[in-house]
Amino acid sequence: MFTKAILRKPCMNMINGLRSDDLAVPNYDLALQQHAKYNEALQECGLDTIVLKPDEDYPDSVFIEDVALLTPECAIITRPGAESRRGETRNMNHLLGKYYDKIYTIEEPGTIEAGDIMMVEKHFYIGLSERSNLQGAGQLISFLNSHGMTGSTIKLEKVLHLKTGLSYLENNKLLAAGEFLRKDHFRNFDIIKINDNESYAANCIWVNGTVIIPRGYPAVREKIKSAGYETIMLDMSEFRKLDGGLSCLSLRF
Ligand code: CIR
Repeated sequence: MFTKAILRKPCMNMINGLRSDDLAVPNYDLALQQHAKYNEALQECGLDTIVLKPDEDYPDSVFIEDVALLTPECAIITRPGAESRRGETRNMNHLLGKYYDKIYTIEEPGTIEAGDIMMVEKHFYIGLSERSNLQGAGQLISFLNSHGMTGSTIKLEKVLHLKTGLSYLENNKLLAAGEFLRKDHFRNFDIIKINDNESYAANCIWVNGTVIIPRGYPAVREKIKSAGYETIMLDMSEFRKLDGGLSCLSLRF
């Protein structure tokens, strides 16, 4: 169970955030509204939320998931692979010190963005991507090992981050899309398959028994409901324009 989440409000400069496809420029006011609803949804699931003020120096800073990994035993501050995002970790040490005794930091030449990390109980799957490298994964695994946890790596083919195409819904259930449907790593999970036309909805979040799903993906919602979960749907259009999904907007712990 999670009790808290850290979020960062979108900054006006988000319109200059990184994006792979020029879908459109995000609408800032709509992004603020969507972010407020996201915060409310986490609260509905029982979390106390800590909402940080916008950081105009970093257009992608709303995607706070990428800058830290919060485990039940320790926190790890990452080193984003995107240079424009590297400074987003500033002040994280101070903030996380309020909640954690043990805080580690990924050091050069390691890079990790925590969108590439999926926690399954005490094991952490780490995607090797354009943003997260082997050195970063090695450092992360040694921090995890020192607290009785484990990690393993998976080479990504197309997706930005591991959790762009995968979400763990507890109880051995795994939402998976695209390249992850072909990987051996996940064959012992109960896979809920996401079709290519709904692949954006492979990034959902399990919060204390409820699954939060992006609005507009009815087949995915039906599958998740049939698997026995309560669901909440949220509009994510403005974050999607920057390749961001539901998991990216918070650190849940
Ligand atoms: C980026 O390219 O870094 C941002 N525009 C999107 C980050 C999304 N984060 C995530 O999937 N964890």
